[in-house]
Amino acid sequence: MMNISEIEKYINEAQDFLPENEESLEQFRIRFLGKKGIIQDFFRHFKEVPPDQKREVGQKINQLKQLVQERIATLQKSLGKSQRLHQYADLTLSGDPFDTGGRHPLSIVRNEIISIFSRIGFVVSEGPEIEDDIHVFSKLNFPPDHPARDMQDTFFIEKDPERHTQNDVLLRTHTSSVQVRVMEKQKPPIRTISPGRVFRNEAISARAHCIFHQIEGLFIDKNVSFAQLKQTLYYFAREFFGQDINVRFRPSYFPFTEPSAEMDITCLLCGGKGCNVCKYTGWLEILGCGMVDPNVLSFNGIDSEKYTGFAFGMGIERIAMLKYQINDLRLFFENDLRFLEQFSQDY
Ligand code: 2U9
Repeated sequence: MMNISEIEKYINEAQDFLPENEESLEQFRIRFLGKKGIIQDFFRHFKEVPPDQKREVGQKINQLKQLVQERIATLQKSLGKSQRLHQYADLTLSGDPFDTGGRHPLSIVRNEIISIFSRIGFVVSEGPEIEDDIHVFSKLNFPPDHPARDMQDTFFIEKDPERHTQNDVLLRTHTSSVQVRVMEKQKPPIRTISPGRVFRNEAISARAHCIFHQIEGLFIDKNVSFAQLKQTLYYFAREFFGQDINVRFRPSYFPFTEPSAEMDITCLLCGGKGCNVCKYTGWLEILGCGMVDPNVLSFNGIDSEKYTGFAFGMGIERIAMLKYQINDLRLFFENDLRFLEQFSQDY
C-alpha cells in the first residue's frame, strides 16, 4: 500500500544518488522512469489511494518524477564532461617544465661559507642592522677620533651631542656588532659566525657600494692561539677554493684585533704566475683577521688574563667576484635576470 513516507524515501534516494558511470545512471533511469519502474507503479496504484489523500499523494509522485528527470539531466552533463577528460587527457604524460627561479649568487656563497665553518663547530648568530655607537664602535675598541665614527663614513640616524653614546643610532658598518651582542649574553667558549648586510657611506662604483655583505667569525676560549687562527682559515680557503690553494698572511691593523693580518690565496686565474687580476703578484687578498684585542674582551666582560680569541672578517661580494670572475660589484644589486639566471644551477 503506497503512502507519503514511502514516496519521500524515494525522493531522498534520488537526491543522494551519484552514478559511477553512464551505465549505472541508465540503470537508475530505468528503475525510476521505466515502464515497469517505481513511478509508473505508483501511478498504476493511484486509484487505490483514499479520495481524501489523492491530492497530496499525487503531488508527491509528481515531485518525485520531476526530481528524477532533473537529476538525470544534470548527471548526464557532468558525466559527459569527465568522460571527455578521460578521452582526451593522457594522464601518463609528464608535466610542462616551469621556471623555479634560483638563489642569488651572494646567498649561494654565504651558504657555502656557513656550511664550511659549521663543519668545525661555528654557529650562526644574527643581530640588528640598525645599531648604536656602543655595539659598533666603543666596545670594539675604536678610538674616539677614528674616521669610521665620522658622518662621512657611517650612516647616522641620530647623533647625540654627547659624543659616542648609546643614543648614537646608526646603520652597522660591520657585523662585529652582532658578536658584541653574543658576548653580552654568552660566556666563553664562543665559536660563532655572523653573516649579514652592512652599510658604509661610500660612492657607488664597480669596486664599492654603500651596502654590502660580510661574514665575520669569532672564537674565544682558553689558550686560543694564532696558529689555530691560521689553520682554521687555511682549512676554509682549501674547502672553498680547492685543495691546491695556498695561503699567506701579511701584517695589518684593525682596532679590534692585535696582532692583525690579511690573508691572501694563490691567484685563481694564473695559479700564482702573475696576471692582471692579481696585479702580477700571484696573490689575491680575501680576508682580514687577528687575535681579539684584550681591550675588546674586557670591554665585554670577559677576563682577558684567562681567555684569548681570534676573529676574522670577509666581504661576501669580494669572495663571490673571485669565485665567479665577476668584475663589477653593482651587478649583485641590480637584479638583472640575465645576470641572475647564470647562477640558477648552483645552490
Ligand atoms: C669581535 C672582535 C673582533 C672581526 C674582523 C676583520 C678582521 C676584517 C674586513 C674584511 C673586509 C671587513 O668586509 S670587510 O670590509 N674585516 O678585516 N674583521 S677581524 O673581528 C672581530 C669581530 C668581533 C668581538
